[in-house]
Amino acid sequence: MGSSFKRRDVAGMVNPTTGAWDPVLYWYARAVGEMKKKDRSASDSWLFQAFTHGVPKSEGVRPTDPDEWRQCPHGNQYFLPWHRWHVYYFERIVRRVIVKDLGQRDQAHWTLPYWNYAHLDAAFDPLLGGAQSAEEYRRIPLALRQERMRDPRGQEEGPNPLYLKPHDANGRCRGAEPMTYDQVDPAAAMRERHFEPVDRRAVSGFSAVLERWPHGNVHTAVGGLMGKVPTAGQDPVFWLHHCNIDRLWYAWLSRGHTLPTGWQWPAVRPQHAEHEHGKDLPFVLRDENGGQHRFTGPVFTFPEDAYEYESLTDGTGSDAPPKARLGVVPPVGAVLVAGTDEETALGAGQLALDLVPEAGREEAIGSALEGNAGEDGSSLVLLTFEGVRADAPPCTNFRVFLGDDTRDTNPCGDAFVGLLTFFGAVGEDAEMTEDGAGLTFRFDVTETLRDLRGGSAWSGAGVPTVRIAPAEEPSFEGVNARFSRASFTVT
Ligand SMILES: [Cu+2]
Repeated sequence: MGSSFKRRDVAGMVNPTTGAWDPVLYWYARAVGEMKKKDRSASDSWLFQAFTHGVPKSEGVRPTDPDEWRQCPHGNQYFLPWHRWHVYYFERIVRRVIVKDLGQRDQAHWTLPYWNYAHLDAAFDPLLGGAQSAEEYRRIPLALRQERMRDPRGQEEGPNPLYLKPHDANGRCRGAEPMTYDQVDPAAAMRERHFEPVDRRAVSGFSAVLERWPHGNVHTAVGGLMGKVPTAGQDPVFWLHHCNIDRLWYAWLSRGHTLPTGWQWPAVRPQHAEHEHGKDLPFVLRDENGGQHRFTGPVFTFPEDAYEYESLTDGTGSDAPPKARLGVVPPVGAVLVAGTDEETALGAGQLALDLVPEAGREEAIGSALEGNAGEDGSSLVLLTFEGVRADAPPCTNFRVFLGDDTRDTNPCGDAFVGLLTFFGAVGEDAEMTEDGAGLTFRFDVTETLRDLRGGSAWSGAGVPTVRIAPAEEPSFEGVNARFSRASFTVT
């Protein structure tokens, strides 16, 4: 039995001949316009909903601000379930505004559309550079780029509440330029077998990988309001993005994966106290009638027939993720082989880093590769970046490669490790990260180096060169993207 609420792909919701918007988009725009008129103290106002996720520092803290603002959990186990509930209640609020405030009784089954940026054309082949296909899906959805609304008959209407200025720090980083495919490909998350880290290899698990890639990558690549946690919810595309992240979670579960059991919602939400009123507060969300729903009991309880997705297969990954795996938990007994403690700035050009080996460990990476990675007791080679952060949204994620073939910047090639992203560590956001220092990216590069050794990029002796290049041209002033430390360790 399916649900009578079906969430559909936003692609194709603008008629290419007439320019007409699908009623789903049209009534979303009208409802956003209506919600923007409401006072921020009303729980069905645009700002109340955006502020429930995060509040920019520039807003200050007013005594009348509700306790339930600034809730969004990032970097922990509540990321996916909390955002599922938040999107769900937001959708119900929008539906009520459409049906009641705007009087559209025929929209009683209205649902949020999802932004299916990783859709693949049938002809797609990442190894043949097919990443150039399906560009339209990787653009900000058309209706959100148009300055005026179009009704379902194709008539032009007033200013479009879904529109934000392109190339503007308070709008978005991009106009119609598509994001590169590697930034939006969920393949690295979809191949994870567990929801959370479970073994000594300290591989992150589905939730943590998905949160960075594509979730954080898309936030960073859209930039502007979306580039920072406290403002992200104010971009109408935020809700379409999180709808897709939620869909990817369902897609992963539909492939036989399971969720941890026994997890409970916390009585006090983590990471909150110093950023709010100093009170101990639980997670709580408002429904369409303003009723408060406090989160208690099992974390993964969710009404099964609340909604369904048009597709759980389309745009769910290329099946060609890089060999390197992302891990967040430091593995036990990792030994430093080489590192740099100098802060390293990331900019428009490619950067080649030769990490200085520790005395006597010059060949430790080569020796580690002689082991049998993948089986317990084997050696791993890890490449770690700490203190990854920026002062303003960089509007691009940065690709990491290994080896000294500087011409090889192919994100589908053997030298590609993964991406550094910044969402959650931009300006004041960085305070929310561990030690307030920025994000940590720990890549298991054992298999990547096994493939490279003996080739032109790395002989297999000494410490391989680390290369970092932006996936797209960085933009905006005062970005100052950087990391504080990079290192190779072996276990
Ligand atoms: Cu997000």
